[in-house]
Amino acid sequence: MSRIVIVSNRTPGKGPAAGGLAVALRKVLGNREGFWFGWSGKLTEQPQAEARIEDIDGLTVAQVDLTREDHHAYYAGFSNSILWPSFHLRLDLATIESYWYEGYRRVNAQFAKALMPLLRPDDIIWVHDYHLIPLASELRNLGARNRIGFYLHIPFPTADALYAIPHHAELMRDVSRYDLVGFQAQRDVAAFTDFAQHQAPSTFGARAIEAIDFSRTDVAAFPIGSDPEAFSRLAASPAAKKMIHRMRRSLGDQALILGVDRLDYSKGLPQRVEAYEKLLANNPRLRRNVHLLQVAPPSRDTIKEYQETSDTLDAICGRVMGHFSEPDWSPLTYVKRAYGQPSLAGLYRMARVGLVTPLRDGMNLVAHEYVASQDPADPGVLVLSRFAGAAEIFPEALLVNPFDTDETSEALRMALDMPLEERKERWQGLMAAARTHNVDDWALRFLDRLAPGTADAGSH
Ligand code: ADQ
Repeated sequence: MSRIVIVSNRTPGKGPAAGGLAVALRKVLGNREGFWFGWSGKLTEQPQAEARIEDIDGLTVAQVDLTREDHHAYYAGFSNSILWPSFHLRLDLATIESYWYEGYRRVNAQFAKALMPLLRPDDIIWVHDYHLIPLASELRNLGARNRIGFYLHIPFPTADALYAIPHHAELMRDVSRYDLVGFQAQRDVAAFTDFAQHQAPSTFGARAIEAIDFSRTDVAAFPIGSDPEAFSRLAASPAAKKMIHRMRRSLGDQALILGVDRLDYSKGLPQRVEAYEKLLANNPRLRRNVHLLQVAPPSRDTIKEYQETSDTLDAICGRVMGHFSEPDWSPLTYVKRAYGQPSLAGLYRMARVGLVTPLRDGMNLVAHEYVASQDPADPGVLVLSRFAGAAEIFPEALLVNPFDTDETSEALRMALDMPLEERKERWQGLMAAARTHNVDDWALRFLDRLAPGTADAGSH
């Protein structure tokens, strides 16, 4: 039976895994032989040629350290200051430094070199995300003939955003060296197919196009999900109840509107608070009866654009508080701290509205977690951006254009006024979709398409 090798930028650390993805992939590796490969999280003086193999909480992990310079160019540079903003259609926030690409390739080559000696010929390799687009090329150049799959957790860009990325032709050639490329949504498959079939000839010219042959690359959407049963259980757990009790004591019977995000410009946080500001301005009856809690811990905060987003959000929250607060009432709470899953599940469950309004998002797992945490007898309402991959599987949400703060504000009003029967009806549809698209099945579907007949051995 073939082994599964998972490759991602960071290997999972010790202790309880934070995200559903790490838990699901651990489960895959718990049922199968294999290991997880990636960066250790450590920075060194000298590039490291060999991986260290360790057992971390029962999981075999092979990891390499990176030099500070390489890590900066590869991670904060090319991955998160060029690829991330471009793939999220924020070319205005991209910064281009040509030496970053060299670092990006160097790290991918280092990963391939360290991984290659660990591979058996029939290992199935699953590479995750935009940090590692060139990995299959680098492995193939070293002679790997394994089945190699790539999963992009973020959206695939439109062709013109792709052209703004330095070395996009090489990157697309790298994509063509995978056996399977998985995207979050049909929208991404369509953008990729459009690029592969129609856009490339006029851009690269006839000769270059002969060089990019996508005919051996299978492409499909594999919408990721959460572990809805686990969230549903957590939301009814003592830890969640404690959080709910604490919140109720402070809020009384005010309706809670909840946002939970990494502090990232793709999440549409300033627009979201502006929509809430309009809600209060246009509906005086709601003042004192509603409260927005936004949880947004800093992320990638060495990057200037992230600091600026944080400053903008501080300013908007301050403005709304200054304008609407009373000595004994405040319209919003903004917390720059992460919470554990039990507390989050409690917050999700007590929130009358889950406000998930990214400007663009691969999937958005907060939407899934919010749905799974609801009380079936009295569920809340999901207000969801049309530009999250989640919009494709959650048509029963109130879908909004997050750039249109009037529309979002009106959706908030509708959500707050929605009768119980309609809330239940919509939630049942949402919960059915969250169950269908759970994270365990997602991993199995991807692996089964990459290596048919091998994925579910021993998994259920
Ligand atoms: P992210 O951009 O990180 O992920 P998302 O899917 O919403 O976005 O969330 C990831 C996880 O982080 C969720 O499980 C959530 O609970 C947790 N989280 C977020 N904010 C938190 C907070 N304040 N406190 C505690 N936990 C918090 C990328 C892509 C997404 C895609 C995922 C998975 O950008 O589009 O859905 O990968 O593929």
